[in-house]
Amino acid sequence: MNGLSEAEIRTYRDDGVLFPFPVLSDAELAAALAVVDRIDTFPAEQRAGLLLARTHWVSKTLCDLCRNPRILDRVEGLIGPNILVWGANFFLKEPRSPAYVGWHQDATYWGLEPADIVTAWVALTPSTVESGCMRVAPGTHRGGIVDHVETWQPDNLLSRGQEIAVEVDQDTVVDVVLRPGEMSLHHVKIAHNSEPNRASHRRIGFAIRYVAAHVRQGSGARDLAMQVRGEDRWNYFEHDEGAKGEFLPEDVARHAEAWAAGRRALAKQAG
Ligand SMILES: O=C(O)CCC(=O)C(=O)O
Repeated sequence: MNGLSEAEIRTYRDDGVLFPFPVLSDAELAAALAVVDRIDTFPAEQRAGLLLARTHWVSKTLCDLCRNPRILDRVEGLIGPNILVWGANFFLKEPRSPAYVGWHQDATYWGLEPADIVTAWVALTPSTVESGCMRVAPGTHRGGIVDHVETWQPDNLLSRGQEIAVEVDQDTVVDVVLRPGEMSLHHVKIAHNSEPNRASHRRIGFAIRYVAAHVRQGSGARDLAMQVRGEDRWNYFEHDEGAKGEFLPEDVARHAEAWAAGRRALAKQAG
């Protein structure tokens, strides 16, 4: 078991973030990077979708990564033994590029309740202050969801370019610096952001959204999730098995369809 200590669990309850934990072997890291190389071969719009949403639908390597016991044992300490993956995607910033992530709380648009939801953010390349690592405001997960504005700013990697409408207290901010193969864990309500990549290498993270099986989608829509540990006697989510291979044509087609539908829905909201 690679579980968390009582002290680490207390820190997470207080701060809403824990790091760093080494979780990937060199071979696992190389396999995940090879998935990114493969995604790079797709046309731009499809590539963007494959990076940014439900990437585990197309790659068994990534499904295996979501099931990595060094990750799950720690996640279990935070949300209990019955665990589903609701989403998984890359956050990739090219070298010396303007891409950034505005201050936000993940829970704002996800519609999921209660907040027994944690993200494992796994670094595939050095995630440093220079390369635009994630930054968090510890303790903000204990308050409510604050107002967000939708900027639709194209360099903001979030779907609506959403940003928290009030100033985040910069004195409290912590840089989540990670080496390749290390992960951080963050609470669904913690305020976090990241700055542009000023380094000469790509900054790549794989973010896995773990939800406890008793979490439900409040928007009314039936939602999908992949069970990775324990049991699901709540049955709030339609079970999704994830990819059975690497970029199987039927998986890529299903992904493209879901991405296009999501883009259409967003375009309507953007007016
Ligand atoms: O990778 C980043 O810079 C931001 C990641 C993020 O917002 C998230 O994982 O929730």
